[in-house]
Amino acid sequence: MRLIQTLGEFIINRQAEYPGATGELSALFSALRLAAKVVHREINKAGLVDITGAAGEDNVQGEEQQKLDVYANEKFKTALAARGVVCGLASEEEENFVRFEEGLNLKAKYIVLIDPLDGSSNIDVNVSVGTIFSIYKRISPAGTPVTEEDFLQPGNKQVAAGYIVYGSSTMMVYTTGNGVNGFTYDPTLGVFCLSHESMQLPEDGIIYSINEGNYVHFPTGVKKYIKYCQVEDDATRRPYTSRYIGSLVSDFHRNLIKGGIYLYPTSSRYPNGKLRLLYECNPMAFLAEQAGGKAVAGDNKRIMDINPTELHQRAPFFVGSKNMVEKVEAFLREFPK
Ligand code: P6P
Repeated sequence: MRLIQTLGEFIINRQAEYPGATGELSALFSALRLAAKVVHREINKAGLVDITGAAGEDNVQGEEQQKLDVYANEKFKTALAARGVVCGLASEEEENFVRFEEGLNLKAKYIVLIDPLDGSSNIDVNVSVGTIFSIYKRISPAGTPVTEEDFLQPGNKQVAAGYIVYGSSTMMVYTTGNGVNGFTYDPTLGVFCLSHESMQLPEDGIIYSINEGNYVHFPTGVKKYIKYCQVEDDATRRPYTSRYIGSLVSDFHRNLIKGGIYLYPTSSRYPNGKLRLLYECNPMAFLAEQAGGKAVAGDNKRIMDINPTELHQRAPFFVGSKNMVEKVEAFLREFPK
């Protein structure tokens, strides 16, 4: 029987990698773990309890809030505020960032950005959804209230990032800049167990994930890439397979394991792209790069080098297998309009 290593044990064992680690990041992950278990429980019985369906309000994106969105946001916010290691939070479900000023929080050094339940439109049809998180060190002085500047840091300053995918099993996948590791939740034991150590994104893949319903509005380079994916060519294993779940975490997770590319370009409805830079693109980009992949907003535009100007700003997003992302960049370079 293989020795089970829980997420908690893994973090403690790896703490030695961080000289001067004071255990605050470990405590932060403990809060994420707790909230993930609670959200897992609610999602798994959503069909039974009247908390699916719209909450009757719109979030800052103008998207109808699903009740589980609101529930998940509250659970992660409460759990993160309770440990005294986070001084502020920004969330897709919150118009402004939230200051944590109780007790030790004001002196805490970490801030968290989160999409508490990404892909929530899939909840009512029982398709997997996810939580995405991104962790930075504050830049404003400890002991003072966080400022917007703390949240508007480029992705290359992330301390850690990851996601929880609530699928056929619930998994947490994260990086602290030393590779990517995946943990599968065992609800009978109530623990996340190491199941995917040192995850590597295959350099090539045969899966492309994009909402082709927006095809007519895509930039020419993207249209050319889609047609490239569909052409018969045995030498490059084309035509590729189109797989699009409509849930970034799920599409990303499959491509991380099997190889592939996820694309959300600009379109008429989303002239700057749909995905949010701070709590969707940056954390997924950190994971992709740490697993040997690539993440860009366009040709030679590394996602993690973008200097944010707004909390909820959007960006075009191309992420996944390195060679596939570079092929898209080549088409965008050749057809810049
Ligand atoms: P569309 C979910 O709302 C999300 O942010 C991602 O999880 C997903 O990949 C994308 O939007 C789906 O968007 O326009 O294809 O429905």
